[in-house]
Amino acid sequence: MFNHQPGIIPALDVDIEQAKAIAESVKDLKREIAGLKIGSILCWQYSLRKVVKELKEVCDFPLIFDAQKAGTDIPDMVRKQAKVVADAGIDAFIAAPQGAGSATLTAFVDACNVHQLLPIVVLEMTHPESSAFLVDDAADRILEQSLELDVKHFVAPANRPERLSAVKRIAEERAKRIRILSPGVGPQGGGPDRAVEAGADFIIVGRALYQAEEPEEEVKRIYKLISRSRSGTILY
Ligand code: BMP
Repeated sequence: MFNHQPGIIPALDVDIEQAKAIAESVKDLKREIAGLKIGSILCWQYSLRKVVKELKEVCDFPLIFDAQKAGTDIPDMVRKQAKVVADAGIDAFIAAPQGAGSATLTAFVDACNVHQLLPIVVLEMTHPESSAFLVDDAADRILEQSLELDVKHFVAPANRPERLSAVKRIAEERAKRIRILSPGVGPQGGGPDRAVEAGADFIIVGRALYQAEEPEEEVKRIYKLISRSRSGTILY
């Protein structure tokens, strides 16, 4: 689904007019932009269907739905959510199964496969104390199970580059090729170039982009940084 890497994924945590304006301004940056991330702020206000429809009128990037956070309920609900998300026209769906356990993770991946959604799994989050209620090896356990389920796309923190390298290493040890989507740059402290050097394939950028005077220029600036970082490292 994502043709080039490294790439940038704008997180559209804004209103629909601003989301469309950003999509419009970056729609020709096919090399730089890997997809657009739609979240709760848009879909709670306008409905997922409407947001997808309006963005698809502006651009043809893959649309990733991050319910901030889905995949946290009983398996049966997660299956229903995947159908609703697919019916709305979404291409890839992010789950954060940290609080829900392995049956929910399995149901999420299975339902995504049934509905032709690309499953993306959050391994660990970017903010301080994000793991306070979790067992120490939660991220590794989620990774192990996801690899068994043949998940290939993960969310892991750009502001903890050592974790990105560790995740890539574990996958490589199991002969699995994975791609990492990394939030946590800009206001959350991570550097996009450092994250890509450490193993990120796509950088998720919210505020640094939508608060910029010219989002398109900001995309180009970040892309210049990350494409330089990637040279010399393995491309999948
Ligand atoms: P910002 O670049 O403004 O910090 O936004 C980051 C985006 O990535 C938000 O949409 C947020 O929900 C998401 N995100 C995150 O910040 N940390 C995570 O661990 C997982 C996320 O999906």
